[in-house]
Amino acid sequence: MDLSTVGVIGLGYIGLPTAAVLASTDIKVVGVDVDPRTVDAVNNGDVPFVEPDLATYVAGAVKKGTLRAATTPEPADAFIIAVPTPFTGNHEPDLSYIMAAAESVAPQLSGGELLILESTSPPGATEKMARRILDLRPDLSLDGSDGRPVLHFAHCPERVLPGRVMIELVTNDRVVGGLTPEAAERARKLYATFCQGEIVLTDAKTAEMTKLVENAYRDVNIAFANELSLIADKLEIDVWELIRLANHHPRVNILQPGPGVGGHCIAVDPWFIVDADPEQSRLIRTAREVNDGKPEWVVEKVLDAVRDVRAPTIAALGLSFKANIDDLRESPAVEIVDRLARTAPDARIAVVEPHVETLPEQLARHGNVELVSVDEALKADVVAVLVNHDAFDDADLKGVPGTVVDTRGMLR
Ligand code: SAJ
Repeated sequence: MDLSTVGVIGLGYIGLPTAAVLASTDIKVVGVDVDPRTVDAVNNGDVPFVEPDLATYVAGAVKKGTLRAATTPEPADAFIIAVPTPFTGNHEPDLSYIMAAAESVAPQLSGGELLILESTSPPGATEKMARRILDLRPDLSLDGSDGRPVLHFAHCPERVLPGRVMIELVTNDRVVGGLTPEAAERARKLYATFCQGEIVLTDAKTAEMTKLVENAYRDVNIAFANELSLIADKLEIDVWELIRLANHHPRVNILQPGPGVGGHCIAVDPWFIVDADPEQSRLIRTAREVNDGKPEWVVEKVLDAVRDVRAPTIAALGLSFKANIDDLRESPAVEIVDRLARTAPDARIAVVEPHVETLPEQLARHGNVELVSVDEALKADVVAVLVNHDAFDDADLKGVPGTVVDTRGMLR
């Protein structure tokens, strides 16, 4: 089995790091993206987003000639598809990016290729993708029937943590699910070129579900912490102390409450399980609702604090979806500031986000939101701590004249 050339479809937060790591092992990688700006950036040895060490990998591989980018796929021994799987308005998985990627790869196949779906997917998606490709290429097959050349399909979900992607790509264990055992075995060989963790084989549907379950597990546990934060607030108990004390028990490990759950994974993936079995996913659905309800609760708390102040100044510390990153996608902090700007148009909203230079469009369009320094923000009538960035560690929250609404437990 030859695996000397690999096409990576989708050069986003997972595809580009994967392409760069593969290229560092001397495999020839062609990264494909529909956005010509991404393709140009990579071909110039640049990265279109911030992730520690990624720039070094990309620049090195492009210079060495093992990594190149293009807007359309080219023939290769294996393809890794790492495109987004958002959900629709009804929380149903949207497989259109996966299907578009499959359609773009189909004409490049000649039989014998390995096709790996890495995108987080609902159970059955790898099989659907295979069916679409085989519909377009009836001269190829899954099992070699009628003497037609075989295609090997597998699902291998990524599980890397933003901010630690280049390390976790190499050190995390990988779950590889094949549509056939042979496909799983081939995919194992590809990942073994760079993955030092254990590579565990299963079938495609179980691999798809494994990824969803990991993120739903975390979502449910964060929801428990978020629910506790509401109860503790009502009972006038410090939730951070409560959790710290309960976690002294040897078998209790409660996670941390926050302003809500952000990012493009944990707030999305559990819905794919709910969609697959709505009747029995009661806990998973409720956890999503609890976490999605938290930003609104924070907004109420903030507005309550300035109910009697005319034209108040409201400060928000942090916009990213978690600490020490610049990723504002699906961030509860952005949602909170957006809601505040709309609900209190006479307020001035002073935002501090050390990891960005400009406000996202969603906030810039409001006339009453601006980026300020920490010192400026701490003078506000109410200070909402939305992200626990290290950069806020030295902020004197205890000394502020206004009220502090602390969603991250920094006021201690
Ligand atoms: N959060 C809390 N309290 C906590 C932990 C997290 O409120 O105690 C919030 C964060 O502030 C953030 C959100 O949850 O808004 C998600 O952050 P995270 O650090 O839990 O996870 P992500 O989204 O950065 O990455 C997750 C990881 N999944 C798991 O830990 C099970 C990562 O390993 C996955 O690769 C990634 O999702 C993904 O791509 O699916």
